[in-house]
Amino acid sequence: MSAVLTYIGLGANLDEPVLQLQQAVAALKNIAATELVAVSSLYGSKPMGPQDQPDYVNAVAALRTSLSPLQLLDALQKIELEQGRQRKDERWGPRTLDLDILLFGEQTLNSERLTVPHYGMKSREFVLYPLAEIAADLVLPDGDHLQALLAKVPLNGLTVLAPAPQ
Ligand code: PH2
Ligand code: MG
Ligand code: MG
Repeated sequence: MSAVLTYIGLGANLDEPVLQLQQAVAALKNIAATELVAVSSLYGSKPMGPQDQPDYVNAVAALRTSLSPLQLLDALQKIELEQGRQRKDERWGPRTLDLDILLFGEQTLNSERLTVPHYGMKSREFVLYPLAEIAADLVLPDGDHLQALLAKVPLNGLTVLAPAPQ
């Protein structure tokens, strides 16, 4: 048994982002050798980076997987592409869905395709608060406690928009 608990950050800000995330959660359930363990509520968040774009919807999911990190990345990128293709004809936006591997067990990985833990996760309210909803006692591979990180990162307008997708 080499299944690993991994946390995925979900984000969308184009073309019905709540639906994008609900659909993404359904797709996560279908990844081979992988079980969906938990999903946070869906949060509305102010855009990080350029401000001339719509607010985001963000969430975090926990998966237990027997895939390797790169196999999981392949599966997530396939879901991103599939949802992008479905919606592309209707909208101009290039990014209707973002699925980021935040944590992969205790592993630390640095390759061209994948850096884990996710480089920005410790400072992003739209990652930390949803993560805390499903893993309140989490300790990161570097020893940082999630609760200590939360105390340093303000909500910045983060709100609960919708319950966790079923
Ligand atoms: N993702 C980005 C850029 N900015 N802002 C929020 N609030 N949430 C995101 O997921 C996000 C962002 C590119 O991946
Ligand atoms: Mg991202
Ligand atoms: Mg990404």
